[in-house]
Amino acid sequence: MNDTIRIDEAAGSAGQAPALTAEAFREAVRAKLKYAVGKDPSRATAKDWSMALSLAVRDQVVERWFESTKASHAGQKKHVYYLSMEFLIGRLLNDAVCNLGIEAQVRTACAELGIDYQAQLEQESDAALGNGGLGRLAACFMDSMSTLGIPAHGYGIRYDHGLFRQRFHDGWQVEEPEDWLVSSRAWEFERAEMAYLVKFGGQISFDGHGATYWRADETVKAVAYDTPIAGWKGRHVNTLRLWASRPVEVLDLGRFNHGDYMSAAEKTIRAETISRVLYPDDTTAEGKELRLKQEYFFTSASLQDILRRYLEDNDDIRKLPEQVAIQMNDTHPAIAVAELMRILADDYRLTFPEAFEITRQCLSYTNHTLMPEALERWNTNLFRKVLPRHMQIIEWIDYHHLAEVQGRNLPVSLDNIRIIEWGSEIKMGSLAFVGSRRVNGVSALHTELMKQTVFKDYHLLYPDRIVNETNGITPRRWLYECNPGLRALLLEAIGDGWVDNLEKIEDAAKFATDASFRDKFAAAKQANKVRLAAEIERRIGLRVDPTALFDVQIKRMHEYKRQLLNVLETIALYQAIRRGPGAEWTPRVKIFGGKAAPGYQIAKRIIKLANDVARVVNNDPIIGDRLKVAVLPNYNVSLAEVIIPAADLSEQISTAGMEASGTGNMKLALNGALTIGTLDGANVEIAERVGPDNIYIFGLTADDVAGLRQRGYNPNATIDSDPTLKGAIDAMVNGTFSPDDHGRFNEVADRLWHTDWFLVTADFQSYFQTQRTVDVDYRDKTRWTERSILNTTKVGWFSSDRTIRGYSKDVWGVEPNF
Ligand code: Z2T
Repeated sequence: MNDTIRIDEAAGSAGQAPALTAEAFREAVRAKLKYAVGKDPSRATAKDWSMALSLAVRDQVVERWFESTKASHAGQKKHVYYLSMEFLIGRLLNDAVCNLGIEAQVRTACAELGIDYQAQLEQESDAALGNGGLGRLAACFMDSMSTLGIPAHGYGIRYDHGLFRQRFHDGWQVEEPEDWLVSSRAWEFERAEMAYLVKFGGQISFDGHGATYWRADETVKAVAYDTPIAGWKGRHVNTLRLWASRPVEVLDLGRFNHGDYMSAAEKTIRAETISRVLYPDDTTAEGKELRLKQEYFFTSASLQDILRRYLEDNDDIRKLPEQVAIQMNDTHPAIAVAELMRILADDYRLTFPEAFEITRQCLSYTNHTLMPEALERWNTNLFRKVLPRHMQIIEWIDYHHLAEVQGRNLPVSLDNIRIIEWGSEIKMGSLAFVGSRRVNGVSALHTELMKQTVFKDYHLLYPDRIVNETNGITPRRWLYECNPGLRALLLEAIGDGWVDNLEKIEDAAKFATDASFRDKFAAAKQANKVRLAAEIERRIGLRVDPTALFDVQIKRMHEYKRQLLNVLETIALYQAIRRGPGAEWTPRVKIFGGKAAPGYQIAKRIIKLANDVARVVNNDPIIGDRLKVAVLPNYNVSLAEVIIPAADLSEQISTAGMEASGTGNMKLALNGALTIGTLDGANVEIAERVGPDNIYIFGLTADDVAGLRQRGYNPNATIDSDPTLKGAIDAMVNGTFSPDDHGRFNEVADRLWHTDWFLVTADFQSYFQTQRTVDVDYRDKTRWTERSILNTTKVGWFSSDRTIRGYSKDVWGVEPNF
């Protein structure tokens, strides 16, 4: 019966479903409020309405979800599984409404019910189950896989608490627990019956006849929570399946009956701790036992689920690679290499060589950073304690891999390709590489550096394994939804083909010289800036001039991203304005947003510095509107959706060679901001597409950086020879910004004087000069708008749809349906 349904037919029939009317939808919301929320309209709070609204929209998604699930079973096509520790999806209501194309009906229904649609959207809390770029990329990929009609599941962890909320106390970052589940449960379905056991620790024994037993000393249950992810026009809906950790037994009745109430609950707490909280580290590895358990927990549950689904329609486990492509988002799920082998060998009784071959054909690995402190390593004693069987399997892989290589007589050093180093540390990048069919980097430059540095010897051994898949962003969330003004203008000018084929946006490039289009484009930007100005005032009480240049740096706080370079330039500009307030200044608002990992002391001090500089600059009557500094707390996806459409200038100023790709750079350019940046990550590819006149590139290249570091950089001479730079650093330590504590930034300044590993001082002059060119250029509004339009229209290639087509072809071997 089902086997007669083809995917495109199923999609077609979903498309033919009777269109939703505003009246029908209004009544659906009323019914949800009454029967699902249990409230009378006269008593309903804003949260109740928002829940009712979300549930009514969710029904619309579910209609298409079942069609997609049936079609992908019937289609017998290869299925993609995206394993990621993080999914930074943000809010879902408007995303679902826009993707389903029911915005008009929903808005009408809301108006008739007397509720404000925009206010409803803001009731939803962000699903902040990620740190930054890596987690947001996974979310964009989910959107694109649905849009392209690729049967796929995302697999991750349903953290009770996502990334901490950031507050500023006296300018210092304070972390507060995040509690998204209180208000955004509308989108998920608990699948209590979809549960798998996951084991930890204990002993391994062999029966002498080939069978292996793993007697664990702890077992927990992974329970599935499903969220449907609708693609453009609701053509296809995939599932994001997140695992929550639960005890196998709800209660230790024995202890309870002995009156030992607390310890009766102990196992529950122990089990539930695994999915309690997201580790807040972006690009640093935290060799902690709980983190290892999290990684294994979700990887094991996901693989069990993948095999269960495969065996529903297939009987030969050896043909798994024909139906299954599993992507490891960084090394966090790299234990999949050993876990899939374990299942195939211990449960299905394949030999290790057979199991390894199948594993290697199913798995692929994406690397997101080359920074040594971010490359995961596990202490072998800890690892053996938590995963004794996996330790044996990894030892087998390491031994056999080295033995094979020794026979090949290539100029590689065995020490560089060992998975287990010095017998004491497991290098997860090496395990992932050896166990993968394809390994990819996330921008052209990053992939090249992978081949030259971290994976040099592996690349010699397996020259076809490393491929590049430059990151991308979904144009639905990052233009269509967050920038309604620009959306309307584009729809009017070139239709809606760009929404799921973003390269078509280039059709609007010809309007860059059309005065009427330019005016409308500038007006849309201006309206977005007014909206952001209001948000800045609401959040931090600072009034900014919405006609000033909005200069934006939004990303995690990290030394390599060099917010410090931006702050030093702010100080230098402040000093210059004070020296000559009568000169012709281009009014500028510096906008910062970003969280620091709680244990990252220097990054937190740089936040304090930015806040101290902001306080002094913003209150200096000589400065007025010539310069304002807005440091916005709790930067997250929802705030990004307000900042990005309002930006004029996008700061992408990392030390060259250190930012694997960046994706904020793409979002900002797509929304018409001009980039000031180094030739790092995807900036290189953005520059190629927008052309040198429409981007501000400055500073050292990745080659320069490597050379300078090799020769040994001495910041002293640079600082001494540049009075602007020296003046800024001196102000940092003489109490100008910290009158209450002159020594507060001594350590920050000392690092600049003595090592300056991230070469802030080396790039300062070039950066400062480039900013002055920006000042002059921004005064020519017509020309600036023209270049802004060229940014929007020339970056269509950075759609995550294009990225996913690349993975489909080069990595997974699947064919998109749309
Ligand atoms: C992360 O967001 C990124 C890399 C990581 O390495 C970890 C995290 Cl949480 C382990 C970022 C990169 O820094 C950024 O350049 C890139 O654009 C993003 O991943 C997506 O690839």
